[in-house]
Parts: sequence; C-alpha cells; structure tokens
Amino acid sequence: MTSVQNPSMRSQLYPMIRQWAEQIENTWKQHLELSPYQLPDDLGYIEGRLEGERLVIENSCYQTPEFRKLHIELAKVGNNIDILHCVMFPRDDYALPMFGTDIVCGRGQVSAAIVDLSPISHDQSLPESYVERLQQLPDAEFIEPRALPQWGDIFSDYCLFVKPTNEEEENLFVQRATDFLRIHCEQAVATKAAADERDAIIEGQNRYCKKQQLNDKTRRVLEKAFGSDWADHYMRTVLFDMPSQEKKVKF
Ligand code: BLA
Repeated sequence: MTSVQNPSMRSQLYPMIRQWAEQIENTWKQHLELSPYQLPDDLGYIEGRLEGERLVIENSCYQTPEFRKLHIELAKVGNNIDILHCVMFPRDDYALPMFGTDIVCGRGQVSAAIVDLSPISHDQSLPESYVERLQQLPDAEFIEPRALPQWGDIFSDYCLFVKPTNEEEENLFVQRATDFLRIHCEQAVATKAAADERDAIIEGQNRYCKKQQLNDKTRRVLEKAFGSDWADHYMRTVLFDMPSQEKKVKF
C-alpha cells in the first residue's frame, strides 16, 4: 500500500480539500474491504519542478473485491494551488458507474469542485437502483454552478460542478459528495460479479478515461512541472489508466 510519506503536506492543504479527503477515506474504510494496490514505478510520492513552480503529489491507492483501483491524489503546486483528485475504477465484471471527483483551489479560493457518478453504459444512463437513491437526496443549490467542458459529455445528469462561494457552500458540496460516495459503496457491495457484460464495461471505462485524458487544464499543470512526456505517461497510467489499452474507442 502506498503510505503517506509526508503527513505534513495534508496539514498545509486548503481545509475543504482536507475534509473531503478524510470523508473519502473514512467512507471507503467503513463500507469496503480494502487491500493494498501497488502503483507503477512507485509513483506514491512525487516532487517535480521544471520551468514552473514546485509540484508535490501524494497518491494513495487500494483495491477491493468490487474495485480494481481506488485512487486518491492530493497535490500542491507551489504555495498557490491545492488539488484533490479521486477516481474509483470498478473491476470489469462489475457493471458499476465511475465515481470521480476533483477539487482545485487557488489562492485560498476553490475555483472548481466536481463530483459525479458517471455511467459507462452505451445509453449513458445510470442503473435504476442508483437513480432511485440519488433522486431521494435533498436539493443542493449553489450560487455559481459551472459549465462542463466539451469533453465532459461522459458525466451524468447528477453531476455537481460548482465554484463554492463561501464556507457554507463548501460544506454543502462535501455533504452531497459524501452522499454520492456512500450510495456508490452500498450499491457496489450489493452487486454480484457477472462476466457477461465484460466487453461493454471495458469499452465504457475506456471511453471515460480517454475523455478525461482530454482535460488540458490538468495536463498543463503536470507538463509545467514534469514535461509533456511525463505528464502524458502519468495521465495514462496513474490518473486514467484503461482496463485494456489495445481497445479502440469511438466517440
Ligand atoms: C479542472 N483540473 C481542473 C483545473 C485544473 C485541474 C488546474 C482548472 C480549474 C478551474 O477550471 O477552475 C488540475 N486536476 C488537476 C490536476 C490533477 C487533477 C493537476 O486531478 C491531478 C494531478 N478531473 C478529474 C476528475 C474529474 C475532473 C476525476 O481528475 C471529474 C470527475 C474534472 N477538472 C474536471 C473538470 C474541470 C477540471 C470538468 C474543468 C475543466 C474545464 O473547465 O475545462
């Protein structure tokens, strides 16, 4: 298991990011049977500096019977930008959506907070059991909702993408995101493995990863600190590794 090499990094992160990271890890521990997951090339703790500012990345990864990889990444760019990134990759015999979340905070202000349970089915719909639970959640209104980029057609109707304008909205985001995560964990452990949808699941996850790899904002931050080859390698093997690299995806 990739351990926390630099615990002091967490204490320096923006409070909302720290709180959401703690909620994610606690919810995982509460609901799932976690075991170690080894990242390629020991990419647990990474520091980079090229033309830009120092970038420090801390990765933690686990696996469970339902998920081939649970990944949470905390990053700090100089003293200015804090980032939380997390994706849960289901195994290819579990027909589950992709849980993903990203928070970007610059100079003490969160500019982007996103959480989604993204469908991997052909018709881009979530399983009925998820929809039933999601529909029961209380409404969450935000003053500054954000528009998704062009590649963001992978996200569901329930996707929450906002710029929280105050602490109350930051808490509301974390609360709703925790609801998404709890629903996902409960649904996942209640799901039985079934090999008959394997090809469709692999294709759906590949599509999700390919689209996420189109996020130029993420790529640019990584390129500035590590160069473009490294950034590309990292996006393909750590952030959004595909279950089957050779599969061609149409979109
Ligand atoms: C946006 N992601 C961003 C932004 C930065 C990063 C700098 C722009 C912030 C803004 O528009 O206000 C950077 N994110 C990173 C970096 C890492 C990271 C460097 O995770 C990792 C080291 N991104 C995800 C996941 C989702 C996601 C899992 O990693 C969604 C589930 C979404 N991030 C996402 C979206 C945007 C974003 C939709 C806005 C992109 C845009 O407006 O073009």
